[in-house]
Amino acid sequence: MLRSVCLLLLVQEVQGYAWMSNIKAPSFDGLLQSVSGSKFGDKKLVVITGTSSGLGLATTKALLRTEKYHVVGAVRNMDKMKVVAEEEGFNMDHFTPMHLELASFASVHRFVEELDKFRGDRPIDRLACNAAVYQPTLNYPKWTEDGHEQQHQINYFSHFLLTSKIMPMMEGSEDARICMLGSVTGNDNTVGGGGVYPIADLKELVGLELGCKKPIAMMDGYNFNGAKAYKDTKLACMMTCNMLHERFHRSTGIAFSSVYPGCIAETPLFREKRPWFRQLFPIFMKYVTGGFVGEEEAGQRLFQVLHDPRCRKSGVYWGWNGGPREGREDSLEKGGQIIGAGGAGGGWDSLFENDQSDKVLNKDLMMKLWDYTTEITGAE
Ligand code: NDP
Ligand code: PMR
Repeated sequence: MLRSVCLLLLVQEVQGYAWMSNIKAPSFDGLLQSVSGSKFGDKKLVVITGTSSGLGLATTKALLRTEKYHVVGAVRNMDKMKVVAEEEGFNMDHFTPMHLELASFASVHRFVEELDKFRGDRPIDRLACNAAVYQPTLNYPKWTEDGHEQQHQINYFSHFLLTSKIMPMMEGSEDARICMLGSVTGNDNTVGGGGVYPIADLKELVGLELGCKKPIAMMDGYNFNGAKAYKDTKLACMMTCNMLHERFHRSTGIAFSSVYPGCIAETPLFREKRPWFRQLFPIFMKYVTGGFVGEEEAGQRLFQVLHDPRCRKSGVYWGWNGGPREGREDSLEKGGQIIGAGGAGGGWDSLFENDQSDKVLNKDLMMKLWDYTTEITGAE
């Protein structure tokens, strides 16, 4: 408090002097930086994986608009990120792209080292594990340099390792949050998750127990299925958030949550689907299931989880009740809107604590998942 008052007086003093002598006064941020020695001023430090497109990009835009955050964008393609940042007009004083290839554990370690140097003595305040790939059309698995099926390592294993490395860097933050992207397709208690094959299911985790390494592609140990591999990784991310909450929330104060942002049917996530699917999918989601949400709105949702004081609550799977704010009952009667599908509209107040399926909440499996993944990734 005393420090802030002194700083304020100092700023006023310098600004007053600058006015008298016709010199351009340094901004409050600039002064704060030179006085406190921190390049982040009073901004919170956020790490998001996959900020070069889709949800990660839209969330970054929303965070930067507030001027309250410094975002580290962890990306596999730095050139692409720089072009995107320029196109979007990012203020590069508040956005730092950093290389992270999630298909490589060595890259995760390098990223963590660079991040640690970059932050200095400042704690990390937020981590959003957002990056992912979806490979539904392959009839054979693609492997990473570490010998794991790509979707498993990129979407799940590497985020598990990254989280374990970043958690200690959150010490000292007054409001630390870690959020992982789950999905309705990893949570089989709804039509979108339990009614559309293949269904996410880790079974007894036989594949994971054996290391989930070439030639074993799937955590359940069964044959490779690209769409199921993706859904299994979303299920695993959601279970991991619950485990993190149980083990570490009390001792660290970090809030752990997973999120279903709605069906963002127009992002590059569906790049491997056939062109006809990519054209029809958003229409189907808009007019049949009501689950569609645009990139900007989805970005505001993840932003809300990182920003809204209500989302300091830990152990939650966040969702949004989409649909028009007024006349919802009307549209339900007409059968036009499926409430709870997570579609567009509804605003901030439509945030709710979503139900998690029995599979997501299965404690025995959660323990196994934790132990086997720890061994595979070398996380501590
Ligand atoms: P996008 O494909 O638009 O974004 C994915 C991001 O991940 C991109 O920035 C991509 O980088 C990055 N990425 C991919 N592979 C790697 C890698 N090996 N290393 C580092 N970064 C990588 O998809 P969305 O925005 O739709 O998806 C974001 C998250 O939301 C995902 O976790 C997804 O599962 C989840 N989600 C999406 C839904 C949807 O309907 N779209 C629904 C529910 C959840 P690059 O730009 O270089 O390709
Ligand atoms: Mg699905 C309320 C129903 C609902 C919701 C919310 C989704 C979300 N989906 C629903 C229903 C249906 N979908 C139905 C009835 C069908 C059969 C026609 C269907 C099909 C379908 C396909 C083929 N849906 C899909 C696909 C994909 O390839 C997407 C996928 O599974 O990616 C992993 C997908 C999705 N549906 C959703 C959401 C959110 C997706 C994207 C999934 C994700 O990223 O998790």
